Order: sequence, then structure tokens, then C-alpha cells
Amino acid sequence: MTVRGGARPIITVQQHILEHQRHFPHATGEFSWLLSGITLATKIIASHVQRAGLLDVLGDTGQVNVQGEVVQKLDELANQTIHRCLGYRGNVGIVVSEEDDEPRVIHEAGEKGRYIVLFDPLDGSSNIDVNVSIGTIFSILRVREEINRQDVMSQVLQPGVQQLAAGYVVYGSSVVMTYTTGMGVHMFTLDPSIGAYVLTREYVTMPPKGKTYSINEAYRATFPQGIQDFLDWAKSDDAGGYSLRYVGSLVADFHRTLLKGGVFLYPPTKKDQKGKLRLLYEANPMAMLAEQAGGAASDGTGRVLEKKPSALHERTPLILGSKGEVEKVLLFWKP
Ligand code: P6P
Repeated sequence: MTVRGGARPIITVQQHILEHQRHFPHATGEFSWLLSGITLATKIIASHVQRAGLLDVLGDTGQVNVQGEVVQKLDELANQTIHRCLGYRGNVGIVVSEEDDEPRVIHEAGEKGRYIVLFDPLDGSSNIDVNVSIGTIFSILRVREEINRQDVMSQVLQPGVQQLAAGYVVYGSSVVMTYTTGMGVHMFTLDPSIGAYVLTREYVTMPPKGKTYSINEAYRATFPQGIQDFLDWAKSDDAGGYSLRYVGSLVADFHRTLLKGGVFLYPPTKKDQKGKLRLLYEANPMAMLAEQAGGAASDGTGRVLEKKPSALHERTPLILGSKGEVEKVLLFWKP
């Protein structure tokens, strides 16, 4: 449902979560408190992203992160901002970031720390300095009582089907937060005049088909043969006129796919033989959103959400988008 102009109600993301509280019967507002930490952090990040040329936040820090990637100044700012905003929410027990080697245990939370928050603080780093859309991705798991709380890695390495919630914020021509708690996908636009995320689309559904494919074809020669066969077919008359759109920021490429349909592909390459995208805090949250919107997310052999993670920064191949389009890719690519 698109919430049209006129006398539409102003519903903030906190209000929306409270109304959806029944999915967390014992949360009694706890979850909305947690989400308010994420919305606060992304408002701060947005304010820096939109003034990047005016503040000393462009360029890199000269450091290399656990991924082997040069850390941009805005990467570090986003990472620290999310840690600061989440660390004192009281109900967050463990925080995992793409920028951190290991999970951070929030000792102050103690037994009250019932949630695990995983995030890519600023996805699309290569686009930061050239004013192209970038984003923040988050995933929320519950601390599992049946697992020793001190066994942090076992707590964190949960399959995507265990996610309580997932979402992203895309810092583009407007700042849009998209999230799901397993009860549909909902979108909010940050209204800078009031500093609040306001509901703009509810129960978003992904078109079942879409004539757009999104892939970095520079790596074509090292894609699996089945992916190369799909790309050849998509360019053929038989396919009926696909176009290529590729921003190079997962959040932006997924946001377009969610709204317009199509398929995003990051298959294995010679450089990233297990795919480039990280399972826990990129692929899983996007896969939850895709499936909640009626789409699909596969690693080539099965649902991304059913993968049992074995390492914190594990990567995965990702075929993500309209159900009909993901199925077409898998007709050609059977790893
Ligand atoms: P490539 C950004 O660095 C990122 O992690 C994703 O946001 C994006 O989809 C992908 O990498 C782009 O990778 O190899 O095409 O530059």
C-alpha cells in the first residue's frame, strides 16, 4: 500500500513497530527501543553523508579492515556511531560489525542483553566520495537461551531464518529506511524538517518479474559457465529486452529491485570464489526482506536464509530479486 499525500497520518517507525508489537509478545516495547537506537544512528550517519564535502569525512583512514578493504573515514564514523547508539540500549547483548574483527559483547547489558545486532555500517564504500547512493544494513537475532551466553560465536552463527528483523537505510536523493519483522516490508522516508522517519510505503511487494539484471559484468570471464549462459540469454531476442542496472552499492541495487523487480547477482568469481557479499549482515537481511516482499534469495544451491554460518565474516554467492527472475537464473546455473 502506498501512503498517498493529503490528510495521510504521520506514522513514525517507532509507532509502526509498537503497532506491530504483537510479533514480539514479550518485548513490551523493548524491540521498539532497540530499533530507536538504529534510527538514531542512521540519522547521524545521514547528516554526515549529506555534508561529506563540507566535513573532513571524505577519503580513507589509511587503515585496512578485517575484509582487507581500505577503511573510509565515513566507514569508521558510521561504525562508531552505531556502536555508540546501540551500546547503551540495555537490551543489546552482542554487536557484530563488518568493520570489527570479532563480535563485541555489551557487558553492561548482562542477562538483559536479549538481542544480537549485526550490521554493515556503510555499504558501498567505493561510492562514498563520488556522491552515489550508499547505505547501512542491519540484522537482529535473539540471544538463544539454550546456548551458553559466553559462547559468543555459537550465539552469533545462526541461520538467517532465525532473524527477528532486518532492514537497511539507503542514503540517496532521500534517506529511506526499509525494515521487516516478519510481518511484511515497510518503508519510511526521513523528513529532515522534523528529524523523523515517516511511513511512506506499507506491505511492499516485489514485482514477480522484472526485465532488469544487476551484475558487475567486468568479471564475466570468471563467472561460472551457467551465469555466463544466463547473461547471453538475457541479451538475446528470446529474452524480450532486459536492461542492465548496476550501482555497485548492494543497498541501492536491492532497493531498486525491491520496487521495480528484476534480479541482482553476485556469483562466485576468480577473486571471490565464495562470492563477495557477507552472509550474516548483507545477504541474510536482504534475503529476509526479499522473501517477505514475495521475492527470493538463493546462493545457487538453496535458500540463503537456510545456510548455517560457519564463520563471522563468511561470504556467499547471492542471486536476489523477483521470484520469477531468480528461478530463470537457476535454470541456467546449477552449481
Ligand atoms: P564490486 C560494496 O563494496 C559491496 O560490498 C556491495 O555493496 C556491492 O554490491 C559490491 O560490494 C560491489 O562489488 O566487485 O562490483 O565493486
